[in-house]
Amino acid sequence: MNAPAKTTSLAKRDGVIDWAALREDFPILQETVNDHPLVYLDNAASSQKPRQVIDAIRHHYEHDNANVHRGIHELSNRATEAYEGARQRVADFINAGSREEIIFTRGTTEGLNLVANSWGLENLREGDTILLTEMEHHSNLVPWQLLAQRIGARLDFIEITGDDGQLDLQWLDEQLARARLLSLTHISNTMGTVNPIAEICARAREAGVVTVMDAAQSAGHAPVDVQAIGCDFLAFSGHKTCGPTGIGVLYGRRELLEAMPPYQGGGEMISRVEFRNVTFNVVPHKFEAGTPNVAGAVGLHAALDYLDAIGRGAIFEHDQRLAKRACERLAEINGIRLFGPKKGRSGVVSFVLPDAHALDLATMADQKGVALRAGHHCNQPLLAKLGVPATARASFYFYNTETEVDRFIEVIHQVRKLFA
Ligand code: 7TS
Repeated sequence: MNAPAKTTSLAKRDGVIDWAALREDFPILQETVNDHPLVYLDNAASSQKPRQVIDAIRHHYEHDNANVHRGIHELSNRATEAYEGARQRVADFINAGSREEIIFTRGTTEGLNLVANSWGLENLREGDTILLTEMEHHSNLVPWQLLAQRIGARLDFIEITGDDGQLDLQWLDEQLARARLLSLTHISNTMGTVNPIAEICARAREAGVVTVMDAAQSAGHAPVDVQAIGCDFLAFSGHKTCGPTGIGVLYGRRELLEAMPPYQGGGEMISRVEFRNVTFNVVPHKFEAGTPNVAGAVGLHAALDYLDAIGRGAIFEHDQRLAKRACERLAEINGIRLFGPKKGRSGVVSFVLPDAHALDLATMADQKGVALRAGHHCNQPLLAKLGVPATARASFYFYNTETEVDRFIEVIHQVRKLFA
């Protein structure tokens, strides 16, 4: 059975992308919320899914569904082909050297836990230093805390410079000289900072420090090329890149993956099992115990096709254009605290109003159909450093429009009037 057509509603006028036309691909964007048209500005938490992804998953279950790598029957072969085809698609998406360097996970969180528990437990010892940054999501902090507590390793942090959310890199070489591993985010999910990841990884490599890149906020929003960046590991989530929930990716350099012990035991990850002995399968299967999320991989494949048809360079520029418009309008509010860099930021905008609590703002915005996020965004230590319990956050994606930015600003002014 042929897979469904994966064309987008991509249209260009004079070479310029008609962004509003792409909204046609997203059924959920037609929803009304509390009698208002939905304005979905919580893309840093999860993106919406185009029809092409929903159709691909449906097609898989209606025509190709079976377990993978096991059967000698037609459906199992189709499912295996689809699953391994998705692995190759992911390798191409981030320019990995080969498909063997791609491990399917449940998401970014599982990928980071895998590196901590496999590479970390095998290679780090008491007294070793794990270097992180102050802007890490809890998913890139807690796994390292657990590991450090278990083996007696130390944690060190690259600090941020203040509300502008830049990394203070003046001590980087000294910090790297003391560290064995550096794990950091490409883009901050709270401040929208885009870290100079290639430069940092190059300096880490010179110092012999292994690098882990959290690409949860970048893989679907900006060009990401693991060979150009030079990271050793990279993790991202399908659900933030127009794909389904429950599927994610861990990239690892092949020689590192081959030397690492398995993360979980079970089917698929073995080559031979006796009552008291086991030999493991080759990479990447060594790290994929149990029946994998085949439909998730199929959906992710369609999502990556969709994003690459648009182009991540263009998506990044669109995100930035909307964020700039939002920041300029927000900056007009007396007493507002806006977080993140003035220039070169992503489509994530966090702020604290002088007169309305972030949670009240998000609740009242929801009454008007505008989906924002309020809280600590799984960045509690960062917010403690900034001295705020919560921020309100708008995060944009390519299907958001200038009109939606203006609607978001209008709603903020309405809420402030109510509080005045
Ligand atoms: N790393 C970063 C930078 C993130 O932003 C997130 C999720 C994760 C890791 C974890 O991803 P998961 O798919 O494994 O859960 N960030 C957010 C957020 O900002 N709001 O909700 C989830």
